[in-house]
Amino acid sequence: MDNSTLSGKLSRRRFLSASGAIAAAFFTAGLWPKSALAEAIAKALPEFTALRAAREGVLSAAHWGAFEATITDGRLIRVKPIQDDPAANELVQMVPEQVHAANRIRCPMARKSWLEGGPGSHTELRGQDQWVRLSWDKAISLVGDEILRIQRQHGPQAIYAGSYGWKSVGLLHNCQALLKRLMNLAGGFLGYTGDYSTGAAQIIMPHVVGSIEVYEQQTTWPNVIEHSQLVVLWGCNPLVTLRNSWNVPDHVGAGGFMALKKKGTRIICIDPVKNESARQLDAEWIAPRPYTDCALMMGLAHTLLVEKRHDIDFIRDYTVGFEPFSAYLVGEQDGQAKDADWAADLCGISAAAIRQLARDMASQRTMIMAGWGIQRQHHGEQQHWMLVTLAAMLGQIGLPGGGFGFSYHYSSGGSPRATGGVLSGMTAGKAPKGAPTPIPVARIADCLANPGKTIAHNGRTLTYPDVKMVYVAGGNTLQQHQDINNLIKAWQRPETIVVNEPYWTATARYADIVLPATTSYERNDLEMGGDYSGRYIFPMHQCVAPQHEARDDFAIFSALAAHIGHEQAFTEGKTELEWLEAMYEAMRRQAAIADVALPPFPLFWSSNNYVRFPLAETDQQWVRFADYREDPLMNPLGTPSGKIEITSETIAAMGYDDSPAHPTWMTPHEWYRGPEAERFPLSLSSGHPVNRLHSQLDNTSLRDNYAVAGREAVLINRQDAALRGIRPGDLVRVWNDRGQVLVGAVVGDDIRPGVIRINEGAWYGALDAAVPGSLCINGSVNCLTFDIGSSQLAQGSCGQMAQVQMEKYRGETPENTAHRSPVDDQRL
Ligand SMILES: Nc1nc2c(c(=O)[nH]1)N[C@H]1C(S)=C(S)[C@@H](COP(=O)(O)OP(=O)(O)OC[C@H]3O[C@@H](n4cnc5c(=O)[nH]c(N)nc54)[C@H](O)[C@@H]3O)O[C@H]1N2
Ligand SMILES: Nc1nc2c(c(=O)[nH]1)N[C@H]1C(S)=C(S)[C@@H](COP(=O)(O)OP(=O)(O)OC[C@H]3O[C@@H](n4cnc5c(=O)[nH]c(N)nc54)[C@H](O)[C@@H]3O)O[C@H]1N2
Ligand SMILES: [Mo]
Repeated sequence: MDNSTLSGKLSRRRFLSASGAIAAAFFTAGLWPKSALAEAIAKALPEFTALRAAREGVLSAAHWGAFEATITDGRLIRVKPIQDDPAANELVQMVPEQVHAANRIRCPMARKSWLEGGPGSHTELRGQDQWVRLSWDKAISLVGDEILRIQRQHGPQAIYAGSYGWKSVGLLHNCQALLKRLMNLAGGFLGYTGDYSTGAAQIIMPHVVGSIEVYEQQTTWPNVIEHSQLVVLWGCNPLVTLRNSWNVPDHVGAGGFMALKKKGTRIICIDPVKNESARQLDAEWIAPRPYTDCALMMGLAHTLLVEKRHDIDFIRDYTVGFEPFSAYLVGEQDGQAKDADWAADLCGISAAAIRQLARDMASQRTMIMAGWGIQRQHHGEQQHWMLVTLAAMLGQIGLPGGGFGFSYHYSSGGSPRATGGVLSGMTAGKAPKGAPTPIPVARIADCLANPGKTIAHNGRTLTYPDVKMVYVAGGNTLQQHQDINNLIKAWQRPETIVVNEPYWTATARYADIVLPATTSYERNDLEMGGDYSGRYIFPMHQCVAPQHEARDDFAIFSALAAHIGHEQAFTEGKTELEWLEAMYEAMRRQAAIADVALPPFPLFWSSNNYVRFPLAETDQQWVRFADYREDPLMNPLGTPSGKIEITSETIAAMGYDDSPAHPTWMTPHEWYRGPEAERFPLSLSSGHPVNRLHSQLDNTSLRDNYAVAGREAVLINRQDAALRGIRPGDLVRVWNDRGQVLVGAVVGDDIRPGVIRINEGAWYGALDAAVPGSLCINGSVNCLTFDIGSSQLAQGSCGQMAQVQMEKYRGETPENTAHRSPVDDQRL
């Protein structure tokens, strides 16, 4: 044990002996002002918290950071990011607007035809029908009775309660877990597997490296900063995507990237868009044609192979199945070498540049950091498989600062792990026997529209059940899913759709019953900070009372549980604060085992402060796959061979024509060379938005930072704009055979010609909801994307791609009503 670890241990021990003093302080807690109490804790336990008690206001947290809220006359008027946040951004400033948004759903409501005609009545009127106000009692009994009816008449597979989405942070008021908990008590439900984020990569990676990779800890930042000489951002825009986290962000990743820049580490960004990160990091920009990355990677691999720059020892000792792959690379079977010239022709990067990049990668300590846009595509599995193969050929996997990382851009992968306890939250409870087999998440529209249809998925076959009821809480289906017009058609099949939502999102508008949910700032909760570091425990103190008639999801689902006779099992007889105390105390016991003393819950809760766990020196230099490299026999990977599988017998045995045995270039469903390109010559790229989390915050004033002509922006290359007479600020119509959107033009050189960029997440709003395929007046990109699975293997989402055409919009300018309440709230 080195000195630093030892002293870390000693000082952590000291907390333990200090905890007696804390207990004494606790008894006088009621008499002390909060800041004084926190100071007392700070003195007694010097490393226990960030030690800056919230002086301004109430401490709470969100996907965009922890903050102190100022409340005046029952209104949340201002927030200040906590001092510990190294890279707070403007998203957090929108918290007051979230609470007091004009388009909050104010009371429970039902769609008129559903209420009058019963379940299944005029489902084609979803999105257009009138709304009728309900009392909470009436709403709970309608929804509760409907759950019972569907269970009795059709069984659990007829209720889709997957409810995918980003909800809000908070481990107790986790609306998705609560929904599932209710449905498990009611007899079961149809759920989902996978996610929209990494649908393709998370299925292929276990076959290749034995873990999903996309959510695994990465070689830590201090190690990367010290050792990496070349960092390749492959379809990766970290300075944007690190603004949010699934838990509360520690924002460590942004600092890591800035440190690389400061050190002068060479950074190359491979992306059809010169994205925000490339610009802020002064990275070199390589702009391939979209959806052709697999070919580009093969050009690199071929160069390594023929120039004998690949690491033969690493391939021999740590991988299986290189030979069939290299035979494919040189074109033994098909007569086509996948060399740099072949790749150049497909991806539009010169062969010389491809060869040079291969040499540069091989001659320096190279870390390939890939984002997920490249796998949110048709055949998206191949990209990440091919990246691992490329990294294996470079032979730096498991070395400091080398190899690949698929989560540096997400929730601060690579943020060193702290020592402490982990909070576990509300659970879905036990699934009843014979619970339905879940569907791949991005097949939802296909499932709703085609009961009885059979699909392949990762070696199994699956038959879609006949879904009669959909329940959404904490997701925005009509924003997340591809081909919205197709979804809206499929959405007409279920008899009943219930949505818990704070706002009148498109999903809420297309429901039969909406139940107004509180925002996380209207209730008490707990959340971890730092998805990978586990470094913080944040109290989420209620800032303001529930707005209008909104109720917490916990209260809504408890009431439904009571209605169907399972209240005790649902709540376990505990109140909100009792749940929080139990969660905290379980975490505190773990922390104690790790030698970190924490105060008891009442003291923690009343101190208005948060926990920051200590970091040990050894945590800072963790290297992914180092143990495997050190001893592959003792530390095998979780693959059938225990090694990196460049050829997978398992995948080969599935026999899918769209998922061959080794990484393979296959033409995408739509691309610039397909027959569709004649009418739709532009390749769409749909990244994640800078100033939103998907659709969240689109109804705030941050919109003013990015909306153009009042709509979502479209980034257009100067040449493509000139060709169509489009000028900056113009309204533009973008369309294909699936749909059309109205967007505002941003014209420039930060995008490859032939490519346009519209970010996901603009709220869907039809010009005329009665007309299928009507123009979306706010620019929701999913009106344009297609809805097929990435392959039979993963069935992931292909949200990142589509061929489209555009023109300067010359029609009458429609008002943008996408963020407006569909009811006259003044008359309620
Ligand atoms: N074309 C295209 N489509 C994409 C993507 C893409 O790149 N391109 N990305 C995909 C990806 S990776 C993802 S993760 C999805 C994201 O899709 P979603 O997760 O559906 O997007 P959000 O906008 O975060 O939706 C969360 C919803 O939950 C609501 N909510 C928040 N807190 C609460 C709460 O406490 N209770 C209740 N009841 N509701 C709450 C919010 O108001 C919001 O409407 O989109 C996917 N869609
Ligand atoms: N600010 C903000 N942060 C977020 C989110 C958000 O909505 N807003 N969402 C969160 C979630 S749920 C997720 S899943 C992650 C998403 O993380 P990612 O999936 O990595 O993010 P994207 O923006 O979809 O894609 C990253 C980059 O890939 C590029 N790209 C797209 N197609 C291609 C291609 O064919 N070739 C190449 N070389 N590059 C391509 C895009 O131009 C983009 O710059 O972000 C998380 N963080
Ligand atoms: Mo995601």
